[in-house]
Amino acid sequence: RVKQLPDGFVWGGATAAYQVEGATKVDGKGKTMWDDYLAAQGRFSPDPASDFYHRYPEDIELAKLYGLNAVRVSIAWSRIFPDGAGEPNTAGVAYYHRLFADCIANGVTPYVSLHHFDTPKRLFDDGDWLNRATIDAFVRYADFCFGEFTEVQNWFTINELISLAFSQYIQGNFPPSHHFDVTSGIQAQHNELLAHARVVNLFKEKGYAGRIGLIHVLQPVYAYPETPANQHAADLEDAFMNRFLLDGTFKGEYTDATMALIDELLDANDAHLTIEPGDMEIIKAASTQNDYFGMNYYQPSFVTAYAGESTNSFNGTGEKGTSAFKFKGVGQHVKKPGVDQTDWDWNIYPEGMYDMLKRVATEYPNSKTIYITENGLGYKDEYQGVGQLINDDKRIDFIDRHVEALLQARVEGVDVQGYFVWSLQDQFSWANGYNKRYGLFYVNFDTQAREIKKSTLWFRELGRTIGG
Ligand code: BGP
Repeated sequence: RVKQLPDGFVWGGATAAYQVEGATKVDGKGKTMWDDYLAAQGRFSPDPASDFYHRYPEDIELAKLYGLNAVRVSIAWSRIFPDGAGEPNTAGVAYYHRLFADCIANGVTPYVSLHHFDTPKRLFDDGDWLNRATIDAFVRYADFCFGEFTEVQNWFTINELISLAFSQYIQGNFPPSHHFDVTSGIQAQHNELLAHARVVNLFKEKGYAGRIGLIHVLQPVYAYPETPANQHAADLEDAFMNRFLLDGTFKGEYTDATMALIDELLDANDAHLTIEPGDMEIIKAASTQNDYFGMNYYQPSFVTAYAGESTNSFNGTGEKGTSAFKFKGVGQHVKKPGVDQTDWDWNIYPEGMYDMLKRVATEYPNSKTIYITENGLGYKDEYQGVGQLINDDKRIDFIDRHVEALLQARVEGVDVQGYFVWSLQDQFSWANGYNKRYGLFYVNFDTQAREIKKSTLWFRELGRTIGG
């Protein structure tokens, strides 16, 4: 059965600056929230990652060769403003001009995020998104980029607002590693959304050319087993993981029904959210002005009600079965029989992508056009030697089933216009290091040589069906 991709379909690979560039200390780059944290942890280094800072011509060439027409990259804020603010660093600015020019020359359209989990260290030390000074600095940085990188036509403000807030303050696997600090977790979501909204409003007020939006990872939450109590648990987790930000982004308000769930969750954890006067007007103004929506999708959770104390363990090694998550007054994660999981305990469930596409299109029409901006399988690919094809049938099956879900949603009227596989090439994974590979291209991290996987060839074949 050969699928047919639609006319003009965007068929891309995704990256993030800190996960691919390496070169963390060159050309005047400032530190991010990660540098000292990773050094202290001593598990793995973000250098050289995939050495994209130097090898981007090779990777963009490969992208072109294997039929990709787009690539997602992010600008490292700390290359442009090493300290988060002040005077721009000309070497950093020049690097991104070279990268974008190379993409465009190869017919690989750049989709560019301004923030992908890499707050400059000084701003992080001062409270990151919990400090409103970070929002002001972000707006200035964004304004600079819009004025400077006029060759870019497709912008995203922030990647995965929830993952950052959740990993930093609930799950504790991103710096500053708080566990179940629910007040910070909800406040960071609100403040990031406010930052996004201010940037969108500025982009439109100043009449910059091109399109702007943001990226949410959507993680459907299903009750298992299906009982009323478990459904309520699922609704609570969904409110925290998806609905609060979707409401804010595309309705310009946190609806009463959403806030009833959020308040219940906050009360159960003695937590609170502060919304300052004027915030909701800014958020409201932005809600109709997004040009498109980037949806990342990896997995759902299956949830049972839970009343005990919060506790979690994060599987950052790929030892299957080592993760656990129990959120006081909300729910605990369970396995659903029949649903496969990866070595990192991520549920493999393409129906979740379909469900979320339908939900966004139905409940949040201001999302307009949707792109799947990340989807992929973390896998321990086995190196076969120089020039030898890597067998990743599991990844092909994963992508195939997710593209199928996307096309089904499209047939049913959802305006989804593209798919970016996570990731373009193997890269550095924030809390997992280098054995969790996602790439369309294999990277030998000893030599930085690129190799082809079976999925690379399969992806090219499917790309050939675009509009044909
Ligand atoms: C998303 C991020 C990416 C990427 C991906 C895979 O949340 O936007 O940066 O890392 O997930 O996650 P992980 O590397 O933890 O497997």
